Amino acid sequence: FLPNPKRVAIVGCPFSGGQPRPGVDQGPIHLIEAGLPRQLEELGWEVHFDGHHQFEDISASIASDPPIGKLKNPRTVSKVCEAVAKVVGKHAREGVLPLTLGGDHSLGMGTVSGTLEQYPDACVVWVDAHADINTVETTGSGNIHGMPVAFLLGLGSKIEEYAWIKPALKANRLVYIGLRDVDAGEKAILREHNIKAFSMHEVDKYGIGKVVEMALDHVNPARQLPIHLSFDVDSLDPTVAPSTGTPVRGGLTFREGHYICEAIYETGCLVALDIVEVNPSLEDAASVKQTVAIGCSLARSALGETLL
Ligand code: Z70
Ligand code: MN
Ligand code: MN
Ligand code: MN
Repeated sequence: FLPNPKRVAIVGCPFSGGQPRPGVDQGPIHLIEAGLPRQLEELGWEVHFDGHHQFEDISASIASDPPIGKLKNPRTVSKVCEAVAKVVGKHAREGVLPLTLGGDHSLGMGTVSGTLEQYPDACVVWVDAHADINTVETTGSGNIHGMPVAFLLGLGSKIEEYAWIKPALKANRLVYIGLRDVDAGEKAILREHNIKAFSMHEVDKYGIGKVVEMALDHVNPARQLPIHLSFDVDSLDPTVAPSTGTPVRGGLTFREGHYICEAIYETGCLVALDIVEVNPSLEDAASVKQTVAIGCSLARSALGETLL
């Protein structure tokens, strides 16, 4: 599925409305300024990037966007994600691999929707400390970045503002790696729908090589289905990627995170990539630099950078 010639379109999404901490909207700007486009060119990719996505006035939208039930900024998040789905879908249709830079992980609703439009049988590898699978009923925080997977699966009661999302993702085409902060309601959903998840417990037990192999065996046994990799940098240990909104100790090492990306590239099945939740306003300058650099190197690994 890898485009030939290798063409990637960077979709910069300066958006933070899916969670409460300002600054994550600056993530894509920092990733670009750190030189990501040129780094990908040096890997042999033709890189398309014509500026960050310009959403309609987000602050104005949020100012007139009262909660729906518990959901915060619901109309704004929906509008932004619908726009992202269109852009990602268009790139995928044109045979260009979309690399979405977040922004918070609510964007995953848009990116995965865009991918599934072009590749209905794609599987999703969701690398995260969190399961992001709360429904309208189970969410405690009302932060929509904790909910995108539920919308993609069509779980929970329907709200009109999200009717554009086709519940196109099947539970058996989804797999998680890195989980360690999963709400009780989310655990019940994972169990009820038999969703495969490799938490940090399994990473410790089997090692990352075996975990990625088992994860792919589950969603993509013959390694012939397209893969959407949605990588939340909070899957990494906070010592590795400190500048993120909800760091959780006990995460993936630098190498484990990169290994996941390298192994997925090696399948030749990658069709879309998200790097989300880099927040350059959190922690000190050295931490920001380190987290931004890791966002870039994860993207390079997923797009074919090798150690030798
Ligand atoms: C919690 C919630 C979450 C990211 C936090 C946390 C979700 N389960 N996701 N940080 N990236 O609010 O639903
Ligand atoms: Mn800045
Ligand atoms: Mn997430
Ligand atoms: Mn997370």
